[in-house]
Order: sequence, then structure tokens, then C-alpha cells
Amino acid sequence: MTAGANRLLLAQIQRAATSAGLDAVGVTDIAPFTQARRAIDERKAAGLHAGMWFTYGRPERSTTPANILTGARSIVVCALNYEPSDSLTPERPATDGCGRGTVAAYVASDAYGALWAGLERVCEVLKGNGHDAVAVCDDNRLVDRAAAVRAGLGWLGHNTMLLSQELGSWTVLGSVVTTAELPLSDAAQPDGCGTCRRCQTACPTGALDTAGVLDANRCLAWLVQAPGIFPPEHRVALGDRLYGCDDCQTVCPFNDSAAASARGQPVELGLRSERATHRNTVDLAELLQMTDDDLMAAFGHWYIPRRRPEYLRRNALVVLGNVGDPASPAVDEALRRSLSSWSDVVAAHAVWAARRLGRDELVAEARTAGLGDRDPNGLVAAELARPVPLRHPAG
Ligand code: B12
Repeated sequence: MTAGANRLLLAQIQRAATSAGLDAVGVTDIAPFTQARRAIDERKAAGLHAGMWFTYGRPERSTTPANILTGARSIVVCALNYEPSDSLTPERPATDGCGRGTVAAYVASDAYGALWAGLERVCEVLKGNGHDAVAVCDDNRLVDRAAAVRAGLGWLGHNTMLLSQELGSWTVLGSVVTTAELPLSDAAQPDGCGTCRRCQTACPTGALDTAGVLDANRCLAWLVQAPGIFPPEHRVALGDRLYGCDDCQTVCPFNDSAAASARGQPVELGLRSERATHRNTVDLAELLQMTDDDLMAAFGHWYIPRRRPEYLRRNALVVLGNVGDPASPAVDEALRRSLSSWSDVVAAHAVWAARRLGRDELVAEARTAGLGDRDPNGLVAAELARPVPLRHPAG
């Protein structure tokens, strides 16, 4: 194809992407992502990946886009903005006293569903023009942020997010790898973070102490998705977060300006508590009453470790310990049910929640009734032996 024809094809792709609701489109070549490869190798060597698989599993694969499609020549990288909005939060009062767990903004708006629809449109245009095309998004095959930087969509911020002047960081990213040879976008946007450390100081666990490098061992967004027990040292910091964490984005000044320009007015931005009204929440009492099937029907589209509903209950119990009203009958019921669970993960976290709320007598009753009798991995015993920070009544 001639250069002119390639430019026309790109214009067609951009029109299709925009009309499908995508907010930014860029093009890069299919050379390996060497800097990302180095970063992955370094983080693995330092243990900062905390056992995560994803792009870390086979970095030679996730940083070599040519492997995705035979004859690949270009990558069309797309971003979709999911700026949290008030309308996302149909608040219902929580079942008495149990409180609600918050959910990250990208989950609240099914941002990935909308992104996929746009990526499929881009594939259709390319295939309609005689090229081969494969969409990839948020999986093990490609380092999405590195691709976005090279396609000129933004820079990597101190919070490790792809940031852009226009869209901030409330974006999800996906790519179409194609055999078409498209005109490349201008080089990456210049770094805009400068000396700003807002995301680093806002991180509840210090996971971003080194700018641009995330320690997944301390990232709440990872810990709610990781299998096993929730690390005791980060349970209080989890606060009311049931799934995902947005704190390093909420405080970012570029999200201020992106939101402001989207709404055409200045945006007040600051504390989590103010922003919490933007986020979807889940009734903890309802969640803790659900059967396995109901839980998976309601939340199965989330990344749940090993597809085991007990991990959702684990997260909910830590949140309950942090936000529940110790005097509430609904809390009483949720704790009793969880303390008698067949799952050692659930029972162990119920011990923590009960003791954090000062309800030690429920633990004592449960022990009389057999709590800890079936404890093959010693999880309940370990919880019983661990000191628990009692929640301050106003905390
Ligand atoms: C594993 C993963 C996670 C892990 C680890 C994240 C991480 N930072 O490594 C966990 C579970 C914690 C996670 C959390 C979240 N994730 Co995630 N995650 C991924 C996944 C699958 C791979 C990321 C990856 O390859 N990391 C490897 C490291 C090496 O890459 P990196 O962090 O970009 O590293 C670069 C920088 O560190 C930079 N660098 C190195 N040194 C320095 C130094 C300085 C000073 C600077 C500035 C930069 C810098 O160079 C590195 C190489 O390019 C991608 C999807 C994909 N397939 O790419 C989504 C992805 C990164 N996640 C995404 C999202 C939305 C989130 C959450 C916001 C979800 C939430 N609300 O809970 C949080 C954000 C937490 C955060 N600050 O990263 C989006 C990000 C979109 C965007 N605008 O950036 C992605 C791209 C998914 C998608 N397709 O949309 N995620």
C-alpha cells in the first residue's frame, strides 16, 4: 500500500474508534519493549511482583508484540476514559450496621466491555481493508502501558499509570496488532509529573515509595486479588476497599484537570472521603449472606483468585472489621455465620473482624462450637494467636 493509502486507512480507523466511544488512538511499530522487559526483570529479581503472573509470567512474550500475529507490522493502541461520575453510584442504605465496601471506578462502569467493543470495530476496519488484526487487552500477551507510551498516548506517571494531559489516568488501554503498515504517531508525551509526589504520599501502604515503581506486596489493588490470607499488616489500611484501589489516581492533579475539562467546570479534588461518593459500593451484609453461586453470578466478572468465592468473603470480612458497627445485630449475624464457615480462609478472617470490633465473645462461642477443629493449614490458629488492633469506636 502507498503512504497515502495508509494515511487514509488510519483516518478510517480513527473515525471508527471515535464513533465507538474510544478517546485516544495512536500507532507504534512492533519492536520489542526493551525498557518494560528490563523493568519486569528487575522487579521480579527484587520480589516486587509479589508472585503475580500476568505480563510477569513470560516477559519475553509480553514484551515482544511481533509474536502476537504472524506478519505483524503495527500496533494501534487505544484508550478509553472512564472518568468516575456521580451518576455511577445509585446509593442504597447499607443493611443496618454492616456498612458498604467500595469498588474501584473501572469496575463500576464496565470500562473494559466498552473498550473491547471499540477494539473490535478497529479490527473490522482493518480486516475490511484486507489486513489481518488481533485485539489484545489486559492480558498476558502485551505490556499495555508501554505500548501506549510509545504510541504517543501519554507518559508513565509516578503512580505507574499512563497519564495524559487530556485524559488524566482514568483510562483503560487496549491494542490491535495488525499486518497493516500504518503511519507511526509522534513520540511519547513529555513527563508531566515533575516533582509531584501526591500519589506516592496518598498510597495507604507506601507501595509507591519509589517513584514509578510499584511494590505489589503492598498494593491494595493486588492484595484484594491475591490468593491466601490477607496480610495482617495491611488489613487496617484496606479500610472500606472491597475490590480495587484508586487512591493513587484520585489525588493526581491531571485527573483534576481532565475532569474539569470534561465537565467544563473546576473540580474539587482531595480526600478519599469526598471522592467516595463517586464510587460504587457493595452491601457487606448482603455479600456475606450469598451462596457461592449467587456470589459468582454477581461478581464473577471480577478477578477472583482461583475463582474461589471465599476470597471475596475474606475481603468483605476485613472491610467489615474496619467499618462495621460492633453493636449491630446484622454484624452479629454476619460474624456468626462466617465464624462457622467450612472455609478456613473465611473463618480465620472472621476471627480478625470479630476481634477488631471487640466481639471476642463471638470467637469464644465459636470455639466452643468447633471453630478451629478443622484447620488443616493452621490459619485459624494463627489468627487466634495474633494481636488484633481494636477499632476505635469513632474510627
Ligand atoms: C499486573 C497488573 C497490575 C498489578 C501490578 C501493577 C503494576 N504497576 O505493575 C496490580 C494488580 C497491582 C494492578 C493494579 C491496577 N491496575 Co493493573 N495491570 C496489570 C497488567 C496486567 C500488567 C502491568 C505490567 O506489565 N506491569 C509490569 C511493570 C514493569 O510495568 P509498569 O508498571 O507499566 O512499569 C513501567 C514503569 O514502572 C516505568 N518505570 C520504571 N522505572 C520508572 C521510574 C520512574 C520515575 C517512572 C516515572 C517510571 C518508571 O517503566 C516500566 C516499563 O514500561 C496491566 C495489563 C497489561 N497487560 O499490561 C494492567 C493495567 C496496568 N492495570 C490497569 C489498571 C486500571 C489498574 C488499577 C487502576 C485498577 C484498580 N483501580 O485497582 C490499579 C492501579 C495500580 C497501579 N498504580 O498500577 C490499566 C492501567 C491503565 C492506565 N491508564 O495506566 C492496565 C494497563 C490494564 C488495561 N489494559 O487497561 N495492575
